[in-house]
Amino acid sequence: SSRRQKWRQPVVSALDLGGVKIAKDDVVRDDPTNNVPDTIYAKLGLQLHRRDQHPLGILKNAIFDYFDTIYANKFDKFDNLCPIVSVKANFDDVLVPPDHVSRSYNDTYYVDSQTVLRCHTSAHQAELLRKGHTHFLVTGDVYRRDSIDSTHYPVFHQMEGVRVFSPDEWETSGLDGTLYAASDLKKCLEGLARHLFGAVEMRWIDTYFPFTDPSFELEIYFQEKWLEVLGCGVTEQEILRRSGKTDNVAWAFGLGLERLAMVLFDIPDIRLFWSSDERFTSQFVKGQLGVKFKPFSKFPPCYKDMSFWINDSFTENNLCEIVRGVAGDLAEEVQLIDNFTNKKGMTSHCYRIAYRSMERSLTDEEINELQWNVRDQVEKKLNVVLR
Ligand code: FA5
Ligand code: MG
Repeated sequence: SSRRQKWRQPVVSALDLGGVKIAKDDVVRDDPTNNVPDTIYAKLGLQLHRRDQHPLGILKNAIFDYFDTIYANKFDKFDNLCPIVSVKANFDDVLVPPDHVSRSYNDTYYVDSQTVLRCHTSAHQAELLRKGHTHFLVTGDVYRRDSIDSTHYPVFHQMEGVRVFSPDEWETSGLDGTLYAASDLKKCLEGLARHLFGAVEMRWIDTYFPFTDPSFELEIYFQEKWLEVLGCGVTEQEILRRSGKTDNVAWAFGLGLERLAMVLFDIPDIRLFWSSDERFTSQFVKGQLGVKFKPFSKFPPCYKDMSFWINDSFTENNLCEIVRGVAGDLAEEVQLIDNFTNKKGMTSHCYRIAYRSMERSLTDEEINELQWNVRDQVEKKLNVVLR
């Protein structure tokens, strides 16, 4: 059918870029194990991080410069690995437990039950370690079902870094391997932040990842808030053991490139990275880190509220998927503003949707039309009762 043609096309071109072959009929739109909407398929293969004039490409190259300088070109770089990966690579190989939420259809885009759009560049760690790489950077587009606001987008870009140490590297220091790697990792990333930003306010937060221990997040102060820009830690020994590196210790990190680029170039909203408006694209120059983005239009957002009785299967990510499906990049934020349970045990949610274009003013009619479509689809697809 024509419906099938429409979505399949971008998948095929993405496969040309990435090298992984998926037989044509492996992916069927009506397959209940596939939850990838057309709008997401359409982003496959765009590879914003490989455009030297795009803020993400400029940032990537600046990070490469830092690593080449302090590690004398020792890091191998990959920025063209296929974003369609196995469940094994995305989750099992980095020790994500079978019941971890990130595996759910609510959080991850599944192409079929064994294949996902990678939700992080960590999906490539194990394979590259098995191939014998000990210092590497992997940059790529990653995909997540997620909330809607100025710092979250369902497609974004990460850079993974991994460094493996051999025993002689830490033994001479008198520290144990884990402490040595953790302190080297923090020094490396603080140095990177200084290289990119000069003086900037930052802080380390202890956290949890299945693939590292200890694990940390780095936050940077931006637009009057702490913004999480990366996760990192000392690689779980089991991951190294499985790639035959029993005597080694390693660190790994995953940077959110949009978040760093927002701070670096003063970009206020993550949707702008996808803009082809010349008033955006023409502001950035290959190799130039010093550019500050000048907003070219400031239209006020328009807010619409919507209340409904939820059911057991309701999730905010499903709601956001509908809003994005209807409004695309005109949806700026979806926020829960009221939540109560009545005496009968029914729970009501009120969501506020902010509509705004980065490029032009929207008419009342246009916004009302979007909101009516959202209401209609929310009622039909989420089986909730509008109030
Ligand atoms: C990870 O993805 C880990 N794989 C990072 C890692 C790698 C940890 C190696 C340890 C070792 P997390 O889910 O926190 O972690 O995402 C990493 C970064 O991606 C975040 O800090 C944030 O900067 C960015 N990020 C996450 N979700 C989004 C989103 N929806 N939109 C834009 N950026 C996002
Ligand atoms: Mg995180």
